[in-house]
Amino acid sequence: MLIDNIKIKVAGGTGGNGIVAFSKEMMCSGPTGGDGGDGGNVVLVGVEDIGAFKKFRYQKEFIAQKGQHGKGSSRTGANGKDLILEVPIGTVIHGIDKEIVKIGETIVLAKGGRGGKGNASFKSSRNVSPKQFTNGLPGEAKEVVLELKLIADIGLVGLPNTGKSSLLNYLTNAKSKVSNYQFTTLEPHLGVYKNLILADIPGIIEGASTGKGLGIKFLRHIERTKIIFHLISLDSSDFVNDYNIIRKELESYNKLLTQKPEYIIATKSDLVDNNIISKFKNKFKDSIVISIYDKNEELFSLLAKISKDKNV
Ligand SMILES: Nc1nc2c(ncn2[C@@H]2O[C@H](COP(=O)(O)OP(=O)(O)OP(=O)(O)O)[C@@H](O)[C@H]2O)c(=O)[nH]1
Ligand SMILES: [Mg+2]
Repeated sequence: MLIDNIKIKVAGGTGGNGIVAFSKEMMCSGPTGGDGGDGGNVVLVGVEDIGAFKKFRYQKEFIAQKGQHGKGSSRTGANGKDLILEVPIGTVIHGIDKEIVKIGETIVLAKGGRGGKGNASFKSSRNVSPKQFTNGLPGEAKEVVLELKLIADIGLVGLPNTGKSSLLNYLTNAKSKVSNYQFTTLEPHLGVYKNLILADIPGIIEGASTGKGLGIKFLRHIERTKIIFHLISLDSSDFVNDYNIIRKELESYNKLLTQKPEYIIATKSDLVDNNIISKFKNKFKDSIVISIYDKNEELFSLLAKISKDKNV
């Protein structure tokens, strides 16, 4: 199961304490207690793996390393190491209202506490042998909800069994499960074609917005998709109805989904004769007809255009 919503507790490491020490040399007896090191931060970093939330299933609390206490000879304790948590790109961090959108992008989720001051730091002309020191401060602690909203260039939507996963696998190295029955795909899959990220989401049926089938919870992954490929199978008995069902569900979920650029892709052309293809083309003028067993030149030139536009 793809985990796409998780609550975790994080805390930066506590800062090390400053210490009290004095030089043992006869001629120079000043304070030499060093400062404590700062505690480590908890840092999120974006990675490509959309399954990266998996590790949060069993461990939900993360505390970064403490700073070391100060040392003699005015040496500062070492800073605590940052605790790095990998999250998939497209992770929205509720609670601090930020998101990770690029691979390698980092966000400090909880800062480590500052180290305390050793007595050497309190030395002044009026107080040449201070005994003061301060303790390190606790790190920032918070609870956040991480939600994955995939960021894809192209989202494949359509009724179940229309060939969404087949198309993803055909175009990319993805291995989304394909089968001749409804709801083969139970969670989103991503694939990469040139510079484009494609998202295959589970099939949508009439009433999905009210919870039928797998419901519409996966539609959130289309919210941040730039372009929609709407797949309709040519072996359907009513294309227009198929089309309208999906549009209606997209609209009930979020009107913005229906305002995204949409390309209509008629699938499985190898299964039907030219009459049916013409009928489809009449209904959907700018549609693209494909078969995973064919050359699909039109599809590739569309992808080339989208890919070029992305680079501009
Ligand atoms: N003949 C033919 N069959 C196809 C084509 N594309 C997909 N299929 C078949 O259609 C069936 C459904 O394909 P999937 O890719 O699993 O469909 P899906 O839209 O991902 O289905 P769900 O995940 O259930 O929503 C499989 O048996 C595929 O082999 C095609 O171009 N030609
Ligand atoms: Mg599928």
